[in-house]
Order: sequence, then C-alpha cells, then structure tokens
Amino acid sequence: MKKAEDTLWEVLEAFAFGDPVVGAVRYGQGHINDTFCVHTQPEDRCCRRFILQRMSAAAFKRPDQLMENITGVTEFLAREIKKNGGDPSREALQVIRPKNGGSYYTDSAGGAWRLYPYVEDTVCYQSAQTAELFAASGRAFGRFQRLLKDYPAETLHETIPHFHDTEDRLAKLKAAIAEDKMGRVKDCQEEISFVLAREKDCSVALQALRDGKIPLRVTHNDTKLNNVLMDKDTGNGLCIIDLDTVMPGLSINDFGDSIRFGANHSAEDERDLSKVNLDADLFAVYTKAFLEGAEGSLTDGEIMLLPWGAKLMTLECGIRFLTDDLVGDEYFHISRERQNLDRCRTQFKLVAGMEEQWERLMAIVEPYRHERTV
Ligand code: ADP
Ligand code: GN1
Ligand code: MG
Repeated sequence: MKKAEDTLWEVLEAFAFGDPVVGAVRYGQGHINDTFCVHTQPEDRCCRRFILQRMSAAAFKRPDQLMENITGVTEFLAREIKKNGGDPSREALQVIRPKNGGSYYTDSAGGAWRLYPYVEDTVCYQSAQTAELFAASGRAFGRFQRLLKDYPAETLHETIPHFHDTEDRLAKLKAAIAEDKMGRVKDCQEEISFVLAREKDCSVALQALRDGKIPLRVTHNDTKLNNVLMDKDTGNGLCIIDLDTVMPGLSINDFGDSIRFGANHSAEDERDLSKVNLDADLFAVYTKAFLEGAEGSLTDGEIMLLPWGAKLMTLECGIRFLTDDLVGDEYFHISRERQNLDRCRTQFKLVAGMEEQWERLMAIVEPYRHERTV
C-alpha cells in the first residue's frame, strides 16, 4: 500500500470542508489507521479542525461494511445522547460525507478515507495520570456499553473476524512460529513458553459464552484510554472514539482491555520491565467506575469473570504483538525495530502481575455481585 501522504491532497479535494484547507499533519498515537488533523481557515474566526483517517487496509478488508457499522452506531448514539439531554455533536463522533456521496472516499490508490469533526476542548491521554482520570474513562466505557444496549446487533458486520477469539489468536501464533519467516523464533523462546503454559486459559471466556454463563452484547472491543476523549474542563469522559471494532462481543473484554492499558504506570512498549506491573488499586477504581457507568446491566456471571477479562485481553494482546513480530510487523505500526516484541513483553509482565494478585482481584469484584453468597 502507498504511503498515505501520497494521496492526501487528492483526498482533501474530495471533501467539502466549507473553508480553505491550510494544512494537514499526522496526528495521535493509534497503532492501526493513518490519522491526520486537517486545519481550515474560516474568514471570520480562528481555524477549524477535522480528523481525516485512512482506514488500515491490513486490519479492515471491507471498508464499506466498516463504515456501515460506524454510520449506524454514530447515528444511534446521537439519538440516545439527545434523549438523555446530552450534546450529540460533542459526545458522539459524526461522519462527514465526501462530495461524491457515500460515507467514505476511495482514493486512486485504493485507500479508504473518512472524515470527522475534531472534538474540541478535549484531551486524549496515553496513560492514566490520576485515578480520577482512569475512573472517568471507566464510567464513559461503561455508559457506552449501556447506550448501545438496544442496538440491533444482527445488523453489525464483523469488521475483523475472530477479533477477540483468543483460541484463534493462539492458533495464529502457532502458525507463525511454525513458519518462522523472519527467523525471529530463536529470540522469543521465553515468550513462546509463557503462552504455551497458558494454552488452557485461552478458552476460559469463550467457554463461558458457549456454556451460556455470560451473554453476547454490542461492545467496543478496543477500550484503550486513548480511545476516549476527556472533557478539558470537567475531566469527564466525553466522547468514545475508534469505533472500528464495535461488534457483538463480551463486556468482560471491554473491561479487560482498559485494565490492560490503563491499570499500570508504564508505556505499552516500555523496555525496562521493572517499571511494568498491574496496579490493583487502579483495577479497583476502574471496576467501580465501569460498573457505575453500566448502571447494573452486567450479570453476576460477567462480574465474577472481570478479572479473567483483564487477564485474557492482556494475554491475547501479547500474543498478537508476538505474532506480528514473528511475521515481520505487518499489522501494528512500529516506530523502532522489534517494538512489537517489546510490547509483547510488557503484556506478559502484566499477566504475571495479575496472576500474583489474583485473589485480591477476585475480592475486588465480589462485592459488586447482585446476589452475594455469605
Ligand atoms: P487508531 O485506530 O489508529 O487508534 P483512532 O481513531 O483511535 O485511530 O485515532 C487516533 C487518535 O486520533 C486518537 O487516539 C485521538 O488522539 C485522535 N482522534 C481521533 N478522532 C478524533 C476526534 N474526532 N477528535 C479529536 N481527536 C481525535
Ligand atoms: C490497536 O487502534 P488502536 O491503536 O486503538 C488494536 C487493539 C490493540 C491495541 C494495542 C483494530 O488499537 O486491538 O489492543 O492496538 N486495534 C485493532 O495497543 O486491532
Ligand atoms: Mg485508537
């Protein structure tokens, strides 16, 4: 695929910004899409900003289906937010259609692009700098799940098949090990053993779903802290972004992915592993906030599996980083050599930290059960 910059000016022509475009720069720290911030200059006021994204062709094979999901979900959210007295123009993403109709633009090189207004007066954090901030993100993701409670799940396309199918992620890792196309397996023996020792764990959430112990819901599936925009003045979680993976899924995975990214004090690619550990206090803070935001909609079965959601999302993410390292970094953007292996190592360190503190994590979620056992 060509570099996004190669067709950027063609793409800018394809949308009606209303005012002259004065520039576009790469923006944000997402690992998947090519994101640009576009500035326009109205005559009578200061600049306006937009988020222009080329959707990742490696991740999303059907941009038409992806955008059908996103327009459906954003329009549904706007109606729900309005009903609740909120401001849909700030609390939900809005798709701006290209001049030639449809919900996205395909450039001359085949790249698929979409445009959103920039949600101003918000901050996007890369780490949970305070417990309050982490709690605010938890309330926002819990609320997001509740807002989508009545969304017609059967109309959603599966934008990435088997996205949180941990058994399938494990199978893909094994295939990458067998192929060893970059000759990197020799550097990853410890990480491979770590996964193989937890092979059975990979089935825990899926088995609970198969057994009817937890329900399938409409979920976000990528609940990193940097996928929620926080209101700059109130500090509240204002707008959930990165809706590419909104699909039928498990509530415990939405909970777990936030814990994976936010309940520790180091970057996802930190090389000094002594700095990486699960902070159980932050786990407790997030549990309370997420369940508040979800307003009692989680069942006891889901509540008691929240620690498993955290462990499995972290293990699975480590498996995905390791697989991508072994196949030569085809999926996650990297900015340095072997960054995906570094990312994998932080995830496994977090998993080990969760295992060490397992009883404490279970004790944190237990009081939220609706039917307590005495
Ligand atoms: P990726 O899938 O690559 O993570 P995202 O949709 O999360 O892409 O966008 C990347 C970053 O761009 C976000 O983390 C955030 O900083 C910023 N961003 C995305 N959409 C908006 C928006 N509408 N307003 C303000 N910032 C945004
Ligand atoms: C990706 O898109 P972004 O950067 O928010 C990935 C997530 C991973 C995450 C790891 C569509 O999230 O699944 O957990 O990187 N998104 C997709 O940081 O694969
Ligand atoms: Mg993102």
